[in-house]
Amino acid sequence: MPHAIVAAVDLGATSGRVMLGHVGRNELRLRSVARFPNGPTPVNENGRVSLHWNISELYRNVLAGLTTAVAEEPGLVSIGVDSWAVDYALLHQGRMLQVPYHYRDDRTRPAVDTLHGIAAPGELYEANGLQFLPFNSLYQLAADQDAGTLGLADQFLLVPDLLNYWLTGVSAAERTNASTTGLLDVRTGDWNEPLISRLGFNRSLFPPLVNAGSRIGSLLPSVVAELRAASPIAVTAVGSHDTASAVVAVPATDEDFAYISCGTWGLVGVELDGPVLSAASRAANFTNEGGVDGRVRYLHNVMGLWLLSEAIRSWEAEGHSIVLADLLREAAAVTDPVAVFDADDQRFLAPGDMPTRIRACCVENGLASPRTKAEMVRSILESLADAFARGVQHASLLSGKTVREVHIVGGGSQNRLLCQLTADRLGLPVLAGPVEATAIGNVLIQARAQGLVTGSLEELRALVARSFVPERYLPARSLVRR
Ligand code: LRH
Repeated sequence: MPHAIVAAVDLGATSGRVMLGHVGRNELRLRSVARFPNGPTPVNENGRVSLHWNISELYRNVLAGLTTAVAEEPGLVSIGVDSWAVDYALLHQGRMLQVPYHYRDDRTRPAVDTLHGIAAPGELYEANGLQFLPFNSLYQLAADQDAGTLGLADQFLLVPDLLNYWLTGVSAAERTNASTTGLLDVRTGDWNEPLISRLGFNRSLFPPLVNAGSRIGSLLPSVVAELRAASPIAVTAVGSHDTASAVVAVPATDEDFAYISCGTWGLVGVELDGPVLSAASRAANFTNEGGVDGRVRYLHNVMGLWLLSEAIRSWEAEGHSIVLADLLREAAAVTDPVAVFDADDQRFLAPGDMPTRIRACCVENGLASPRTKAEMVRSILESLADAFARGVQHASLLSGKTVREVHIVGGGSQNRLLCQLTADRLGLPVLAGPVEATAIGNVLIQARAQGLVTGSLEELRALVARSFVPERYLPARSLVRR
């Protein structure tokens, strides 16, 4: 049976990895060859702390990881890159003009109002189908326009498109990620030229769109030499928005499923054939992002494990040494009721002291503030589970799609307490795993492009379900509130 080896470059907000995928018609195996940290770098900008991605360090780690991948598997046939959405580089004649901003940077605040003065939120939703997030690329572009940097640029490249450009010399905008800019027409999936020009952006900034599965190009000779590869390797467009790749790898065998892609963020929703653009959908802040194979990822962003990781970072900064497994065990043993706060509150977006912000949120809403670290963690997980359950219920109600089971994929699928609490609050089975869904989705789309697996997303998902059997959490009936 033919079998191919491809490499997935999968960049998350807190870590990146290069993984090798071995794929055949009945085979799907993944092996990690490199892992490296990622995160915001705070920089002084005229007295304001601005947050950036250390993109050259990330790329250096990607090259080192790919060098290891080539050394271990000289027969590697393809490379695919995915990352978090919305963030980008501006270039002039191929030269990067500024270090890409991190979406948690708050520079878009004034730009949001300016932009909404040109196109009202309701009109934008009708055009792009996106939930309002202050960091959607269109607001960032408006901020760059106010700062004067946009006027210097002749090219806009989202992070995976930038890496593909550095690897191959080819500029392209992969559609799933481009859908998070706010500048695609939600109905056609093409750049919305009237909207782009109305917002005062130059249409020529935006490269041609490509679909996941298409070939972007081959490694540049300089990159071939850097990786010590024997010959140029193909670079394939995958669902380059990490969430799009994760949704490809949901091991669903029943079509009535919802998903929660849980890492730094919890992306909660369903897969649809077409967008939902109703007023109720906009009021619930649900997004219609582009999926692989033209599907729609109808979902809502919940803060996710960021609440927990940022709380731990605060405690560590105060000198406490934290062992996550111990903390989770203590949180599971908490028996007193804890505060269930709104995990969607925008005050949690920026980096900083999370426990203090959570306590303030509880006080403002008449909730008892968590007293101990264990209570704080339990409160975070209960609040996330509550937001997940509401997200699934809204997705189902607003789209009319029946949901009989819920898949949690990504790092959060390892958090047993979170999975159980989510099942309890939903009154539905939760199927947890795979942890590396994003890399698996990335690998599968490359493998299909190479002709080593064929078929629809459903067939790919069946292969995932056979290869990575999810763990099943059944709801504790007494807690079901529906
Ligand atoms: C998750 C994610 C999410 C976006 C956010 C910026 O990594 O891509 O889908 O909303 O990061």
